[in-house]
Order: sequence, then structure tokens, then C-alpha cells
Amino acid sequence: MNQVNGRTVVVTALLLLALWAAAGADLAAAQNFKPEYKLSVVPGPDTAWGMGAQRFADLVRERTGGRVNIKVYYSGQLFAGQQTNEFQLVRTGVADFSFASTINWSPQVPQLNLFSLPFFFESYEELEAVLNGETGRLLEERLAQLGVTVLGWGENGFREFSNSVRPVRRPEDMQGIKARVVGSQIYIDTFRALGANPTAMNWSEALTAFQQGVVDGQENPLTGIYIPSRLWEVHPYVTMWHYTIDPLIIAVSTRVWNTFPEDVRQIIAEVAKEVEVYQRALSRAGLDGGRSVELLREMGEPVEIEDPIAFLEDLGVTVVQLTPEDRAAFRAATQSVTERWTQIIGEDLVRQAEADKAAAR
Ligand code: X2X
Repeated sequence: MNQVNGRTVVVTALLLLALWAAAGADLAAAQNFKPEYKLSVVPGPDTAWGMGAQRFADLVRERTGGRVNIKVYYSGQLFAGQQTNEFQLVRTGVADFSFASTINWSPQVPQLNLFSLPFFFESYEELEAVLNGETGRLLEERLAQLGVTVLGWGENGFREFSNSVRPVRRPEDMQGIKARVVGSQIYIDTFRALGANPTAMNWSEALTAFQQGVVDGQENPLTGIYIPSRLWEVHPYVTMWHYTIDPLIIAVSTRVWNTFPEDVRQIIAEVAKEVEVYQRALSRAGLDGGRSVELLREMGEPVEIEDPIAFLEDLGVTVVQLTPEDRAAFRAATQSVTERWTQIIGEDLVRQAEADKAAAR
């Protein structure tokens, strides 16, 4: 072998070695990521909730350069049975992420029933004070103990009542109305306390039940669910009773979270904070004195319905607004539920939430 050839062989060998090392490093990095991460959502893509989940998935994919490829599974496609088992999906790894209602997770995490205490939250400000305060920290800590990392909080909204029987203004008006509720016990207790006839069912089945007239009523947020699901076609009476609020947890399984490198975690955490603002604005649009409509405009997002109440009234829907006295009557009628569930949630946590709420006033 002459000198020139010898050098060529050495250089080629070094080059090959470098290529092999680079390929190996790439492979190792790629191996940290699954080809697809599953995100569970209970309702469909056309709801404010579903739109938030899709935005989250899209931004994460884009900003991680495709490394974290999240697919959104709508309408509870990932759960085999009850939507109230969704928490188990995240804990057992069937879902990696979730954009989840506290209601669906509350059978496994009793503290989350806080948001379902009847007539406990009066305003968005109170909710924010609780989520941003010590109460929110305690809830996130509890979820972390159970292997779920909270990335942010979206919102399905204040839950309102709709039905096909009569306008509801007082607790007595609820008498005998057959209503679909989520399969979470506090809702069954609340409707029974009001003299209604609750029946638990998954959201995916509820839509058919409404069409077939199997039930007369349901409770869900106006902009988040009632309007996108065209429920005015089946339930032309709406009561804006704001009886519970439904925050949404943007969550990831801690086991999955720990597989991500630091830069990826940072990107995902930032996206969650951005989506929080966007998704909440979608849910609140037209219901918070114009603030969310303006925010969406500033973000360059289309606002289809600026005034949801006027929109529904134009369609012939009767929208009942409660007076403070009406609300007090409902609160009195559900007092026993509040007392019983305060014990289940934990007296300390409920008192903490009251203190956080007071700070918002
Ligand atoms: O089932 C419902 O009512 C819904 C879609 O709001 C929840 O998942 C809590």
C-alpha cells in the first residue's frame, strides 16, 4: 500500500466512523420518542374543548419539529366503557395526554369534586383565584402523586341547564324532569336533591338519547357544548344557573413526561400556557362582558357568535336568567349535597378554596 492510498483508507475509515456515530446518536434521540402520542378528549372536534385539544396537539408537533406527534382521540374513542374511567387511561398508559374535565376524573380523584359543588363558584374571577392559588397547587400536587403532571387549565365553562319540558327558574320547576348527567355521583345527588330524575350516561350516547327523547334535559356549558352540539333543536329552554364550573386539565402522564428531554418539556409547557388562554377565550366568548371576544380578535381568531344569548333567542330559545333570590333558593335546596360532598372532598380543601375565592372579591 503506498502512502497516498494509506491516507485515503484512514480518512475514509474516520469518515465512516463519524457517520456511524452520528447515525447512532440520531437513532438514540429518535428512540426517546414514540411515533404517536395519544391524547384523550370526551367531546367532539367542533366544541371549544375539542378545538383547544387540537390546537395543543398541532402547536406541540410544530414546535418540537415533529418529535412529539400527538394525535387527538375525540368522543372518548380511547375508553372502552365509562367516560368516568378516563383518569385510568392516563395512569395506565393507554393515553399519554389528556384534555380532561375534572368531572370525569373525580370518581378516582375525589378532591376534583370541588368544582362540582353546587352553586359554589359565582364568577370566572373566583375560579381563577382558586386555580392560581393554594387550592390549585394542592390539586396539582395530588395529581402528581397519582402519576399525572398538570400542564395547564382550560375550561368547558359554567354548566347550565337545558330541557324540553318547561322554563326552569325555581327549584320546584325541576320536579320530575328526566335529565342526563355525567356518571359522577355528585351530579346524581344534586339532581335528586332538586326533585329531578337523573340518569347517568356517556356524552357520546347522550346525543342520541336527546334525539330520541329518552331524557328531557341535560346540563353543559352554553358556548362550549350546547351551541356546537345544536342542542336548541331538542331542548329549547335554557336556565343560566351557573351551578357548577368545569375547568379542563391539560395533562400528561408523568412517566411519559420524564422521557422528554428538557428542551421538549419547555416547549410543551409553553404551548400549554398559550392554549390555556386561547381555549378559555373560546369558552367564554360572549359571556364575560366582551373580554374574550376582544382577546380572540387580537389573536386573529374568528369569532362566529359574539352574543350567544341573543343568538339563541333569535332561534326561539327561552333563556332564563336567575335573580339572586332564585339562586339562593337553588343553593338552599342543594345545601345537603354541599355538606355531604365537602366531607368527601376534604373540609380543609373546601375551606382553602373559600379563602382563595374571597381574595378575588
Ligand atoms: O359529558 C359531559 O357532559 C361533558 C362533555 O361535559 C363532560 O365530559 C364532562
